Amino acid sequence: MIAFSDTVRGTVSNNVLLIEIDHAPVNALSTDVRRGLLAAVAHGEATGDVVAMVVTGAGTIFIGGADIREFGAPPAEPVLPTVLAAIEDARKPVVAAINGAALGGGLEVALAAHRRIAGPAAGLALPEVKLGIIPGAGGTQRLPRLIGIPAAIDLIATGRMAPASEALQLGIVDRIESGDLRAAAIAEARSLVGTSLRRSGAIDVAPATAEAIDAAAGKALARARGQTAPREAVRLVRLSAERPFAEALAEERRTFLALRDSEQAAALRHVFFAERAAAKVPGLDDARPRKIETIGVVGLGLMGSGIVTCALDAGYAVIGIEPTEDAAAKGRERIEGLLDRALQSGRIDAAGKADRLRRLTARTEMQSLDAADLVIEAVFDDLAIKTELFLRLDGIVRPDAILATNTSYLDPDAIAAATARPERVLGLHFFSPANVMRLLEVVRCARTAPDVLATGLAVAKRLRKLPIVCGVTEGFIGNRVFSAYRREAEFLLEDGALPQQIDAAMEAYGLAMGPFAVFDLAGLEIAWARRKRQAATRDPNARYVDIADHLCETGRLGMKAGRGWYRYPDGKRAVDPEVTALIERRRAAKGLVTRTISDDEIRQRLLAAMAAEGGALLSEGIVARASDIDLVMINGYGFPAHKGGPMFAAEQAKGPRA
Ligand code: T1G
Repeated sequence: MIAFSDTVRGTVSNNVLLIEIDHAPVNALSTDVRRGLLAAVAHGEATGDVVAMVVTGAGTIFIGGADIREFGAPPAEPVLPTVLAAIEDARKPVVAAINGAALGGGLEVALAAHRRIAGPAAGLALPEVKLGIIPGAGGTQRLPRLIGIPAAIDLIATGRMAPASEALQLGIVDRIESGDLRAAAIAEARSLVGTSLRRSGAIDVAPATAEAIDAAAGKALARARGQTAPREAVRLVRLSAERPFAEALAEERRTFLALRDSEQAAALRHVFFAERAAAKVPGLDDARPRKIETIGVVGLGLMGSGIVTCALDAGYAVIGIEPTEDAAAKGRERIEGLLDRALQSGRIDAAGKADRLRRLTARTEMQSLDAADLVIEAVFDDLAIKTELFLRLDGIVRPDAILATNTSYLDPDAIAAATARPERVLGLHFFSPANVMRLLEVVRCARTAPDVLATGLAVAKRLRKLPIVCGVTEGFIGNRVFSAYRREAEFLLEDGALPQQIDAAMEAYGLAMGPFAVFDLAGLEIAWARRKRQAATRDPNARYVDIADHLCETGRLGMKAGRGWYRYPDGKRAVDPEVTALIERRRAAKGLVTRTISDDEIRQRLLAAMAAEGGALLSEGIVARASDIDLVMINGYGFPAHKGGPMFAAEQAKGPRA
């Protein structure tokens, strides 16, 4: 065994040098890995009894890409393009044995090799755009040469993963080996000795029609609003057909280095590490999750049916409960409808649908929940209804079963207090539609036991959700920050701005929809009812904007009602002069003097309001870290990930630290 560096070693088998990268946890291409790889290839080329080489990864990952932690500093030598040129230009055959995820620079290593063999579980992607960058070591030039421009645009501009089977069909990999991958790769490498090696960079780009290229670009960029990297990825892949390989490679590298230091890349790196950090919950080190196989869901309405569907997707057995046969049947229909949509989109097949329905029972007998390991309630958001329900559940489910509430605004401690075992109660706050939205606020109640919280997190992970732990406060993280956002937006109305100006300013910032458009989409009645509930206890000295109340009193309850802050002729959002007049009347009624407000002021005030509320959540200990708040607003409220979230944006706005 030869150690080429601390993380790269080689063994010779049958005159083939097997180069193994072993850099836990994901075999990222750190400086030491790059040095080791370059030394290994040089050794292979120079050693007489070595006739070929194989590159592979230790463990279950091939290479997880460049080492993102190194992005804060200028790239150290040897840079990846140098290593890949050595592989591609090698006189002796180099085969990539792709034993697992080949991501970013990891896939670029494989693309520089002369042949690629993948294990059946391998996944291949150039996800750089998700980090606000583009492939910086040949991905935008070698991939189109292997699979054509439209397919390369699809993969690079979206960053999506291609499973091994698709990678074979596209022509990224040459073969899938379900047996001994290393042995197969060594045999493959030997078979290439003395043959003319297929060097990706030397392959001509297959001609493609402008229509096909434009269609692929249009589709990939449709969901990349305000993001620079996907657009640059498309430009560079197009360039592969317009410029010689070396020239386009240099342009790719120049673009990569420029994007690497961009604000969007800094924001998306923040989000990447924020997601990893969110999984680390203080005080749970020794807590072991309980075994959950059967989940009960009480209430099969919009939220309940979504929760059931993602539980079925995750392989759980599910017992759905409604008080009447008719409601249970409707609930089952709703779930079948969601599964049919998944079938139509190709996300599941007919067998998958049948298997899910086999694991579902929709019933009226609450007693059947005695078989559940976890029960999640999704009934109407009313305290009396929920506490009465938990009292009943407490008497039905096993002592070790867990009870979870999906409440958005009620106090889960009050709900838990209705039971004899409040330590087994937590909040699992899903976002609508629950089978689509990734965000899940996992609420730690005052008495929630550590292993109950650990179980909530484990279930969330199995549901493929992004769990964010928070303490008990009205609206938890998301709705509390959103309420501050709403409050400031309404202050801006009184100060002189109009809904359409405020929305346009925030949409220009990168939100898919401005606040007032979102209020209309969600419906104005829930917030109105809460304001009325709070009227008696509201601080009379606190600034209160009554425009929304007056709007609701005129029946303007939002898009569903055909009018709210906007009117919706043919379903399209349109400015409503009556709303402008109402706003002016309310200002006049309060004797307010308005002024012209700039879009910058709108953005600055709304971002500051969210960050201030986030700061309060941190100081109250409701949330463990600022980046958790960013993840909630990005994954639950449409805050653009390429801005990093309101807390990150506020930090950036403070300018470079001394
Ligand atoms: N660099 C540094 N650290 C990384 C890393 C990376 N590329 N990938 C993961 N980690 C850390 C992560 O922070 C965590 O650390 C631990 O590894 C486990 O990760 C030139 C420039 C590979 C699918 O975008 O998608 O190549 O929290 O919890 O769920 O063109 O990690 O334990 O301290 O996510 O098993 C492109 C990013 C880079 C892939 C594994 N590559 N990684 O998922 O574990 S840009 C990526 C992932 C590039 C080139 C360009 C996933 C994974 P800690 P984890 P996992």
